[in-house]
Amino acid sequence: MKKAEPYKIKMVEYIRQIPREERIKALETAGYNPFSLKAEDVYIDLITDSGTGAMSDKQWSALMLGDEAYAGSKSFYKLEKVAKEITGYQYVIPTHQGRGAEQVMFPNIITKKGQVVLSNMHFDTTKAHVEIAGGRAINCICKEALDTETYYDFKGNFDLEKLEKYLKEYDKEDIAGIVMTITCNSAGGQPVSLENMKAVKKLADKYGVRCLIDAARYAENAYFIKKREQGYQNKSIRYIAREMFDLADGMMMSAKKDGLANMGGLVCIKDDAELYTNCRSTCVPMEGFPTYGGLSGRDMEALAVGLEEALEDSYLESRIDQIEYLGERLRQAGVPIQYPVGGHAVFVDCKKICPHIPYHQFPAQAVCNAVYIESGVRPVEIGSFLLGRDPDTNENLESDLELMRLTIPRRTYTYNHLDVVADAVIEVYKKRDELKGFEFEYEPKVLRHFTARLKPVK
Ligand code: P61
Repeated sequence: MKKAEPYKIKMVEYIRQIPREERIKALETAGYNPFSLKAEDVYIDLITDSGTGAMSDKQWSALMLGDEAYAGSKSFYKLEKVAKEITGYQYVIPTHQGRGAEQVMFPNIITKKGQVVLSNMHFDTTKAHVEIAGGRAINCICKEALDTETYYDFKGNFDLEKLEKYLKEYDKEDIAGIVMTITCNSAGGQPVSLENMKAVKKLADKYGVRCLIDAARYAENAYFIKKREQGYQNKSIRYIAREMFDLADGMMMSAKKDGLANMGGLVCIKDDAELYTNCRSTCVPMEGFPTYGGLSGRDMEALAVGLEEALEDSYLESRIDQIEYLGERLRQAGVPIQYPVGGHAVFVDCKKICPHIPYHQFPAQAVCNAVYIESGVRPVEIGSFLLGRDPDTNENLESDLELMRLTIPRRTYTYNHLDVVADAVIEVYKKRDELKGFEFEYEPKVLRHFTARLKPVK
């Protein structure tokens, strides 16, 4: 028997769909960049699952317990306890969000200019912080991730041969570390198997390199392991999560995802006291005193509860079911997607939809904009627009994948909303040959996709 959501709705927030003519105008004013739209002009907001989910009644009530002491807040100790229990790590530093954790960690592990960080796939803020700290980000994603059509259980896996090639090629002193991004957002929210993580750890040990986890969506990753990896069907999500964390020396987390909080981040370190002391020192000028790290006491309370809730089977089952439902509707209509769907979003393969738009005219951005005009649904581009330019040559980089991400906030939209999204994307798909590319009117130097202005190519 099909199960329904393991929660009911206690409070609602009204949304509205502005008329098509107004959507066309709003997008033009936004420089054809959905990031610059006003949220009130958006009907169903699928730009991100980051901090956009609904908190539970337990989280809302925890807010009232927030201890706003500048130093040594009770709320910090609560959060620390939960984070330690989940990770098994000794040290916990809160940060304001994921990139806060990155700006605390990377300057302390990238100790020499030009050191490389090896990952299955760096998310854009991760890559940005590696580069700001003087390092270079190298991706070692498995080849299955790039074939969107063919089913593979763990498309977030490292290509172990590629990883070892780099570990051999660079001297130990030129490698700052390995980052396992779970799930792998940029490849489509795809999970990494424990078998692959164990192999990565073995290589890390063989070459004497530090291993970190980008844990933004670690609970979703654990759920996929439970469903798909042999030997884990009867293990709890918490058990699997611990097994994953055991394979690393530390983690950075955007707690706006699997922390089920609207704001928050974490740096947790297994047992390296020196790294912890250094990160704690960096935290002070960048994020704040180490017992609040940019968060208010109430944020830490909500996060402590959210971290626990995200590990519940019933929550994860219903979370992933929504993504699968939307993915199936699109697949049945012939829309090419990254298959199977990942944990937080459906990624539509726009290279296949718009082969007539070259990468430097951003095919996935063209599809995102068309979906907004069609319906007021706001997707986000994950492709060459987001990837940016080569730091050496300043050429536009070509992304392996040109994806439109339909990112589902947690516990927020119903299946009816997902039907509206599917109908809009299918409609745009039918008109795909008419879509045109975009070029820059204004291009910022760092993380350009947030504030760039575009115009349609004539
Ligand atoms: C997202 F368009 N992700 O997926 P922060 N690691 C990983 C992430 O997914 C991540 C961060 C670190 C976002 C938000 C976002 O260009 C964009 O809490 C695997 O956002 O600082 C964030 O965590 C950073 C959307 C970020 C973007 C940057 O939607």
